[in-house]
Amino acid sequence: MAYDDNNIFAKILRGEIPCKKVYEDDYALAFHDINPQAPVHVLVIPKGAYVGMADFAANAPTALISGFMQAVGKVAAEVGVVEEGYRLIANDGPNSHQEVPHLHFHILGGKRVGPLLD
Ligand code: D5M
Repeated sequence: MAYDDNNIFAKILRGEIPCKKVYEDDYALAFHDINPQAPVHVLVIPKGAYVGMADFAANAPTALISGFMQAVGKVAAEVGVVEEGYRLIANDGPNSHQEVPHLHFHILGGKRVGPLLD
């Protein structure tokens, strides 16, 4: 799928629409999900135009890939979910019900979540 520059996370990255920011560095931005599914529900997105993980792995510079992954871990620690545990998921493509076509990881914590699939 081609990257759509007008997706909502692209607009957030450009500062065109606001977000409740949790963390930002050169590689990633993290913000609270607008429709939280758990007491902690934060999204982490890479600073680049990548739809999903295959696109990211194939086309992103190594520094961005490693920086993004480090940011995900930092955010989990900052929002205080590491000790009790959390779920880290990325919906990727139509079968997963990905709604926003910009790669994002969900950090879900603050409660014991159910089984992974449905
Ligand atoms: O999930 C996309 C997620 O993005 C979904 O949980 C809602 C969230 N979302 C959508 N718009 C916004 C804004 N403007 N701010 C914060 N969160 C938002 P997925 O199904 O994985 O694509």
